[in-house]
Amino acid sequence: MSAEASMFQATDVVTQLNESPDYHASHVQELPLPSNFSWGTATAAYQIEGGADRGGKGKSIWDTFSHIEPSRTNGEHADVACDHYNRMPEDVDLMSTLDVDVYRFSLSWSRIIPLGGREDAISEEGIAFYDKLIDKLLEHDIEPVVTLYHWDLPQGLYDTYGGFLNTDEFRADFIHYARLCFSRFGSRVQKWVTFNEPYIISIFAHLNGTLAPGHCREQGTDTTTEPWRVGHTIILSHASVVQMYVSEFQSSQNGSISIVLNGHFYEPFDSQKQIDIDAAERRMVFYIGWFGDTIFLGQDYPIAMQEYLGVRLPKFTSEDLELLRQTAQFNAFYGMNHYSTKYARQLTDAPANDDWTSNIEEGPVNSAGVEIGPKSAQEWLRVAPEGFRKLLNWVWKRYRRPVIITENGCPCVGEEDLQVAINDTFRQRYFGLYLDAISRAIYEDGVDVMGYYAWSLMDNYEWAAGYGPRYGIVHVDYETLTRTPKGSAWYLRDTFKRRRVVLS
Ligand code: GBH
Repeated sequence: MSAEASMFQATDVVTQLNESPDYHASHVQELPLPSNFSWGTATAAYQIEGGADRGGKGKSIWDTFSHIEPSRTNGEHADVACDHYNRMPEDVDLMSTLDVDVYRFSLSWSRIIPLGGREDAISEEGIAFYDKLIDKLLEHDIEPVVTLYHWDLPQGLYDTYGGFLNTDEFRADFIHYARLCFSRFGSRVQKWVTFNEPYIISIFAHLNGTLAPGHCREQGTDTTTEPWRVGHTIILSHASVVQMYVSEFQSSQNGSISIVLNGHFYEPFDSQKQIDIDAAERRMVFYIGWFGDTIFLGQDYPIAMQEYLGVRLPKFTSEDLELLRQTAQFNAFYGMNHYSTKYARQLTDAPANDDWTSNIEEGPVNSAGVEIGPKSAQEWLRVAPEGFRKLLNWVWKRYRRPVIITENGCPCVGEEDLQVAINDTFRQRYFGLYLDAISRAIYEDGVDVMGYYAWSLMDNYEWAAGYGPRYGIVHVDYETLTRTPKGSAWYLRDTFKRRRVVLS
């Protein structure tokens, strides 16, 4: 441990966590973070707002999916969710109590343009909701970080042309929507995110079918090509919006813009086997490089993807490549959503014809039977802070862009019980360890990390898992809609007080 870090006394909560029998990983050390490091909380519109048909809001593909296919969303929808639409002032006050610097939220496109398209009417009532939210945040000195698209495509655009499957139509409508948002909110917003997690939109919504609109092999959609078309649409729409923001708004509004990419870190299933070592690296190239190389490096798709996917992968025209090349530098930060690490194993049998991994299997246990880390309330989410540190290094080395952790967190078992939620030591320890990993990445590895936004401000609608897993640092009672901060909310408030220092 570095000399600076020894200044940090273990607090009672940290001591308790380390003594807890639930844990067998390393200890929380509360290593230092830069004094200007910012912390915040994150949410997404469909997961918290409710008010599904209030203020003239149009339907999104999630309104449709959760009602027509309840078996795919744990039988639940988000018509009311946390009722943030009506309780927004209370929620901002709560964040203020927690001393957050930043609030990352998303705009519901169909609240602003009910049918979504560039010829469609806009809803002033919808715009007014976000105006009030932004003003209220600024009154409390909380910086709004705004995501334009967090998975809730206007149903109208899906009905008319299939949404992301029609690159030209989607791109034109997205540019129109983004321009409206910049012109209405941009004087008060300094950080914009175009898309949340393009990998998930492509693979989980257009191949595995777990997320809306639920395209998958069983439904007869073309899973060999659709996800790659969707990714193509996202990359080009993103680049066009960056170009438009820079040329029309940036000089007067002084903000910055980028995208949020998610991704696990991958370790080789058998660290003695070269094919597994290569598989772990290639898995990250297919997951993150797909969007990272095109957007942050302004290049064509990674060669490994072009070779493996062949004609399944759309081709960029020379104008497309020129746009990517010109806009790459304007992506001011790398928005990273990260939760966990997995093992990658190279398979040798022939893969399915819609394989998207280059024939790699991923899982939580390696060839020696060692688990990657303790389980959270979701099977895939294991506590693995070393992988996080390695991913920060991987991304920094490849893209050389300041990193913001735009989401990180976990659900604990049994948290519907308020007493369990308030005593969420598992989550507090997870946060503590992941923040230590950031400190090491900054001070020992030289990675530029600017901030950390916990997922999530409050328990909310966890997509296909409905109201099961609770990621909030604030507990929500879905019957009374009462909010109660969990131990981790106070832990984050206090740990950022203690950790942020000026190191000489
Ligand atoms: C984020 O997605 C979302 O941005 C946010 O809305 C969500 O609430 C939060 O995470 C918590 O889930 O096949 O092993 O990868 C994270 C993307 C997609 C990662 C589904 C986990 C399923 C298991 N997630 N995925 S796995």
